[in-house]
Amino acid sequence: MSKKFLLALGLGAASLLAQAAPINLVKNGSFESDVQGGNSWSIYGSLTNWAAGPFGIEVRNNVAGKAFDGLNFVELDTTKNSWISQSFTTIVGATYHLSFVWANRTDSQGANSNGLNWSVDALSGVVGQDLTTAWTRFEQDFVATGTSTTLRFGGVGKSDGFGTSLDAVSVTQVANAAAKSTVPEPGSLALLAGAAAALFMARRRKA
Ligand SMILES: [Ca+2]
Ligand SMILES: [Ca+2]
Repeated sequence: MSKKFLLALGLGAASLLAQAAPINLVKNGSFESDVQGGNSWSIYGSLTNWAAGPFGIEVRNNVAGKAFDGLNFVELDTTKNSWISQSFTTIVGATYHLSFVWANRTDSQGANSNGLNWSVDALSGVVGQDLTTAWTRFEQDFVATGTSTTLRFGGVGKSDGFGTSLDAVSVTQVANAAAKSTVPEPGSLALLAGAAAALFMARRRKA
């Protein structure tokens, strides 16, 4: 019935609550870490937290489209089809959720030259081989096979300097059977609240 015990109870509840928020394993997933002036674009050798292939990576701020999130987004056809990648720590056998948005250029240059390839762990696919100019979300679950997983995006289609745009990239761990055991069930939360109430009443009676 000590104050220490009540403190421990409170800290326990706080740490359980902290586990509820999903953490994005992709750093700089919205491409906002590198400053790009308004109404401009540049080709970089690499970006904060992202490696790029030999043709670099193009960052745009309000050019042939507006960012889905923040100010910046990237296009995956710089002067030729280009690619970017990033690796992050994963747990073998755990399930993760990949999410990103893509869009084709809103100007006339986008037609027939679009598409991007995504790959994560052993999975891959292509999106954007059409004339969609609205930001469109793509989502995919995958099971990690290694302690480090690489996420990669690359331009496909005609290699002509006009390509599909990418923004708001995230990978979050999906609560699986093992992870769920650390998340409180409603019953155990009620038990926790009950124990706290009982302690409070006991202390009141003593006083
Ligand atoms: Ca962004
Ligand atoms: Ca192209």
